This record gives sequence, C-alpha cells and structure tokens, in this order.
Amino acid sequence: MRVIRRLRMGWEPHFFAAELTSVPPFSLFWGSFHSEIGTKPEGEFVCLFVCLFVFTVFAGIGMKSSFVFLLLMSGVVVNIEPTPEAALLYPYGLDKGDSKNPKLDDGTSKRVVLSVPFSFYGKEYETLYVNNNGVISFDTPVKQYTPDPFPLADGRPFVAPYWGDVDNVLGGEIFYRQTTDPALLKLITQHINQYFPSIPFTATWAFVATWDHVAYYDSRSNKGNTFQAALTTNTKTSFVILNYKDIQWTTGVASGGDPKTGLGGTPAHAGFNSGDETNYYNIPGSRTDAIINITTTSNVNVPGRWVFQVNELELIGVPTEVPHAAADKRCWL
Ligand SMILES: [Ca+2]
Repeated sequence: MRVIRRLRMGWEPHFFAAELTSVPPFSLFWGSFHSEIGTKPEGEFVCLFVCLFVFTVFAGIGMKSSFVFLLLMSGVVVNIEPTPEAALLYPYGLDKGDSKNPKLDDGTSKRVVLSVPFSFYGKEYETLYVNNNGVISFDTPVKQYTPDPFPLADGRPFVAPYWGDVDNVLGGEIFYRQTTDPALLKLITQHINQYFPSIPFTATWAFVATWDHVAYYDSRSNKGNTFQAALTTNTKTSFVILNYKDIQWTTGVASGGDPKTGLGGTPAHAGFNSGDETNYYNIPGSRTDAIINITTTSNVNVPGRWVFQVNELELIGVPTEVPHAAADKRCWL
C-alpha cells in the first residue's frame, strides 16, 4: 500500500525504488545490481527496471507480456545512458575551417591579420603567428626551440601553451583559425562566465590554435602531444584558454632530450610573456619533468585547462596538482 501511495503522489523513482527493493526477492537483485551500476542516478533507474521485470515474471503474467515489458524497459534504459563528458578541446580541423601549418621543423604559420585587435597587457595586437614550437607570438615569429623562463630579456610578447621542440615533419599537425562562429563563441562565453563570474563578458571573436599529436625533434618514438590555445575577446576584455588533452613528451633531442622517450634535458615551458618585466606567468612545472603532468593541473578546476584574463593581469585560483609549484618562486600562486 505504501508503494501505491507513492505512485499516487507522483512519480518519484528513487523513493519508489527504495520501497520496492526492500521486499524479497527484489532485495537480492537490488543488492547485486546496485553494487555494480547503482552508484549514479541513472543506475538507480536501471536497478528499478530490472526489479520491475522480475516482479512481472513472479506475478505470473506470462512469458509473452514479460517479453514485451522487457523490450519497453530496455528502450528506456538505453535512453537514460549518461551523457558523455564535455570535450576539453574546442572543435578543430580542416572541416571546421582551420588552416594548417606547413611541414617544417621550426616553422610557423603565415602572418595572420586579426579581424579584431587582441588586447594583451595594455597593448593591442593586430597580427600574430602560430609557431610550430608551441607558441603563439604577436607581431614577430618565434623559431627558438629550447624554452627560456619568463620574463624574457628581449621582451617578445607571446602566449606559450607548450614551448618545446615540436617537429611536425615527424608527426602531427598544427591547425588554427579565427572565428565568430556563434556556437563556439557561446561555448567560450559560458566557460569564461563560469570561471570569472564577476567579470561581465560575451565573446565576440576567438582564435583557436591546436597542436594535434605533434612529435618532437629527432624523435625515435611514436609519441605525440595534443594541446590547444584559444584567444578570445569582446574587444575590451580578453582571455587566453589553454587546453592540454594528451602530453606524452617534454623535450626535443636538441634540447637534451632522450630520442626514444622525449624526456629529460630542458623540458617544455608553458605560460605567457607580456613583453614587460612584471606581467608574465610560468605555469607550475614549466622547464621541469613535472610539466608532463599539465594534463592534470588547472587554475579553474578543470584538469588540463588553464585560463587567464590578459588585457590586464589577474590570476585566479590555485593548481589542483603541481608537484614543484611551491618551490618555484617565479610562479604567482
Ligand atoms: Ca622544432
């Protein structure tokens, strides 16, 4: 009767399941199924429907109707599959309208003229280069393959998602595009609003550069790194989003790395350099072996994602896991 009362009060599957599954023999099924798949909300539904099916059989309704019931319930279960996790990387590739860098060890994109100036620490830039070695630079290309810590003595302004000796001749591709695609701008706006709730922001333009499974210089392995940098602005406020999907190597051979592992020597460096001596940031672990763990660190509580407001310096949050961060006094954390 208590079960019927529940149904009359409205469909409350969780409570209904609790009532039904407390009665033998359903409790036996509930226990075994719940331990495997019932730890998530959708698992509760699966457990409930399995118990209902068993109930139908036990009630002697007959095999034919039980079979129909099973078909109906299996359809429901399929429909309540959990949704996949949001992708870390923004969409990229030739089918998204990307351009692709030429195959050249220390090469760069052509000079890209921006349709909207990008504000980067008090200066507005109208051109940039996507450099193979993991750097987006303003006004002048960067061919340097062994990274230096920031601030750089020569004042070059650039964003370094993963500054190391990439060689796209040996593997991988480097894509880029500037875009005003409403769907992508909406997604980027949602992310920025989530991470910086006190800053009013609606993206009107974005630039997305993606290094897709790129190899390291003189590689004797199949290792590849996949990472991305997105610049976005509303013409006044600007942000940089760095996404690290898969990092398998840290160092090219000319930077002291092992040709078989891509490790050791002077590892890759991540962060940005404004061009002056005060506005810069080195992501913890940079130029140490720990940079390979950058897929697990974050300042916005999304593993593998680092986000910065860059029209003026404002850093937020703390990394979730950075082994050497505390000892690195260059890191502003
Ligand atoms: Ca290179």
